[in-house]
Amino acid sequence: MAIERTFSIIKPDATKRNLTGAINARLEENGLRIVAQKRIQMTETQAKKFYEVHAARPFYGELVSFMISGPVVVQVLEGENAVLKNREIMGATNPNDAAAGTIRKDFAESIEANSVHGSDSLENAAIEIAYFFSGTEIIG
Ligand code: IDP
Ligand code: MG
Repeated sequence: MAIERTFSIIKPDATKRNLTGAINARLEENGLRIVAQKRIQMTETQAKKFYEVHAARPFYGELVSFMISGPVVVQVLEGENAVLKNREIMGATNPNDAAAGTIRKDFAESIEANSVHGSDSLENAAIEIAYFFSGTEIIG
């Protein structure tokens, strides 16, 4: 296993309910290190580009509106196998399908307002990290 970096977002449904600390505790308890973090208001342009891969899906417009409906916390997480490990800590996209003890099982409101984003591959992690952070903002 290798030390990897992955990109994470604490979504507006979670920041609204003051869950940033609770979610960060789950990440840290499971061995991931938060090596960069900032609270931002995403613009519509940013959100559209970030979720461009889903542009053809019927929920794309609503997803973009949701992601700009309040502040988000963007993060870089570092650790052994970080990409897959974060996906495990997050749980399935639909909280109804998420395993017990996962962030989405415990905190998500719906399949859309599901509290967190996590990169799905090492390649996408690098792209997503570079989209929100400069190299000097990441302190390993
Ligand atoms: P992921 O976040 O688990 O990787 P994706 O399939 O990449 O899931 O979808 C991106 C985001 O789009 C989800 O996290 C969720 O917020 C939203 N989403 C996915 N599927 C649906 C849906 O069927 N209805 C509404 N929103 C959805
Ligand atoms: Mg995804």
